[in-house]
Amino acid sequence: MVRPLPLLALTVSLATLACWALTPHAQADDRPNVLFILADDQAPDTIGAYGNDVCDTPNLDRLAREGMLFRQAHHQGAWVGAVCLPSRTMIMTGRTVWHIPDPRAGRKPRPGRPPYVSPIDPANTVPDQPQFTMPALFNRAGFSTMRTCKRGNSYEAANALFTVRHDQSNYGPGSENGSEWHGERVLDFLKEREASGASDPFLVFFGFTHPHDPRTGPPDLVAKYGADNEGPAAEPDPDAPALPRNWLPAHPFPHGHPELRDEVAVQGVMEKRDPATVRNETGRNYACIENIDDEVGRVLAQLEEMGELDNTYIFYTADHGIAVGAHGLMGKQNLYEHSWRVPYLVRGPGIEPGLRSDALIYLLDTLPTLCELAGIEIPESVEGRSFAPVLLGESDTHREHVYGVYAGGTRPGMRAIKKDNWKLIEYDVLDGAVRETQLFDLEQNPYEFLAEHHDPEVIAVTGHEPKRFQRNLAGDPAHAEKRAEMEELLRTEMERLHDPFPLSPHP
Ligand SMILES: [Ca+2]
Repeated sequence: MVRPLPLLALTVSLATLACWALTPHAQADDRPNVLFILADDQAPDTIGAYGNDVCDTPNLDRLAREGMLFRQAHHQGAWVGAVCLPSRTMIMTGRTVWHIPDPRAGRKPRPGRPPYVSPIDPANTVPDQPQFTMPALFNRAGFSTMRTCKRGNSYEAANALFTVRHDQSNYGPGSENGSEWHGERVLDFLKEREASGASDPFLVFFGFTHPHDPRTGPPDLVAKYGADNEGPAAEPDPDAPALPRNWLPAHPFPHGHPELRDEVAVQGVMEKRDPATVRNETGRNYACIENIDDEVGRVLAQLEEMGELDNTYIFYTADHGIAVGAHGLMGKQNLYEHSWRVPYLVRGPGIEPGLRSDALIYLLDTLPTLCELAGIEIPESVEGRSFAPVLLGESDTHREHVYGVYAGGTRPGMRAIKKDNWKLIEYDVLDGAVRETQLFDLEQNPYEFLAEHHDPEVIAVTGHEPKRFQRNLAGDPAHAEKRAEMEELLRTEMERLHDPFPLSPHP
């Protein structure tokens, strides 16, 4: 479905006609540009506009002030430890998590290893249809397409289709090995367009390698946030950011992915969750995020100087969130809010400034949304739904509920469902040794406090005492009906999405 947009309708003015008649090769094209910015591993609450008053993000805050901020944006999950891979493939294809191509399927097994069995049923996917991915659709519509991003953990067949392409994994702090390098690539692209007088619209995929660990931020920013790239001192630096209020010294039960890199091998952290380590890592995280914000600011300034800012849809999001100490976890391989949700900001033509939306959206809704905003027909392979009506103030809601999965460790793994203010997470891991259920009223308990957060020893460390009712409600007879309703909804959604690993009945 392609809906004409009032501000973007192709208007053929007399001046345009005259120009076209005189110089047929320089036909004016008023279609909007797209700047899609993707951070790697960033939780929403690291941004000023989402309520963080420590991490300085003036340019992201500007996008929020001049555009729309989504409080309920989610990725749909992963069936592999590298959560990036399915998430980025969903962004490129607009397909759901069990319907995307698995790049590892059909690969020769490594010597001495059993053959890889893909969890994806080939009957449900479209492995050979890169022609329906983001760059292909925009190329065909006459946009100039450009991408800069980290290497790997994404859908290579799509990445290969950007006309201009740069890949470099920049986990460092400098101009050649950090976020600045990606910013420079975008500035080069825009300046070349400016110099050549290009008039076709563009799609820029502006990806960062940070704030993914190792969070080696620029030394001045790392120092600003009381952190040290070499690792924490024995005692927390007084200038380091506070612990997350839902910090725990350990997760209350095994999450089901033994030896998971993010939980045991992050540089400077390993298996430590003590306050000095977590606060140091939070400081490094903020340094990397402010560094990204600086680069976003440089690109915004360039668009402004070129007169393109107000005719460009700017999206800012991340492939998934991350725990960094919350719930005793470091990684993104869980379905708590810090890891399941992503930041999502959109500024552009027809979007009222300063709006906040609670519409439930997925990252996989991005591609159809971009298509609708750019006047491109949405291909049938796309399962996501455009939320352009929300952006343009025509609707307040988008989805009734959202589903999330982590099945990259022992399976079935974790599943979540969210509807209104209610959220259910189920764990079925380690051959049935762990079967746990969590039910949260997110309106009353947005940080998903558990019984362990009420431990006086934990409160003494975080300085935050949860309210009595802020806990997991799954075992509470008063909420048995709600739990049953959410369990039923989860199972229905698992079936609809062809989730191949049914959960066992939970105690
Ligand atoms: Ca990632």
